Amino acid sequence: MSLKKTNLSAYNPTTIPDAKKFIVGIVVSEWNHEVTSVLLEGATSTLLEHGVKKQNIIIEWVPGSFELPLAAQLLVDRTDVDAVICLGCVIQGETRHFDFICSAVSEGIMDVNLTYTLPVIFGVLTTNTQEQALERAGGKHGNKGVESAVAALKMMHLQDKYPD
Ligand code: DLZ
Repeated sequence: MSLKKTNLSAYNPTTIPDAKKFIVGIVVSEWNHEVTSVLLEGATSTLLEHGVKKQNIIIEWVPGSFELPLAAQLLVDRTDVDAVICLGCVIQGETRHFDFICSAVSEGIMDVNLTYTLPVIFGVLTTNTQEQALERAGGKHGNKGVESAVAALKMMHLQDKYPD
């Protein structure tokens, strides 16, 4: 059986236990808002569907994807979140900004995961074109926000299995 996912929104909901006790942070980038707002919608609706209470979803907007790791760390460090979902969209341009932002964000997010032993989810699209990004923000390839919420739900349950 191939493990390659053809649609980012496709998952088996029965594999996810109820999540009503969890508090989830979402940090989301203002850059490429037309894309990131759809990722946010996909992530929040998926969390709500699995029992996370609306008042237990903390949403913070940041200027760009580069700022996501610090915002995630602020939530992990200063609130009671069980996981943070980082949502952004970096689109290849004419300069090397793309490479610097992508590597800084992915390494920064991994750092927060491992420093705090808490799930911090990489929900950042890194694409060559805006069209490719839109295809993954509610388009033909599904919604990266849904996939990110599912990853957060699974990781919070894993974390729960191994308390301090
Ligand atoms: C500057 C910049 C550029 C060129 N492109 C993007 C992008 O495609 N996606 C994104 O989320 N942010 C971009 N930014 C902004 C940076 O992430 C950051 O907000 C600024 O460099 C300020 O630190």
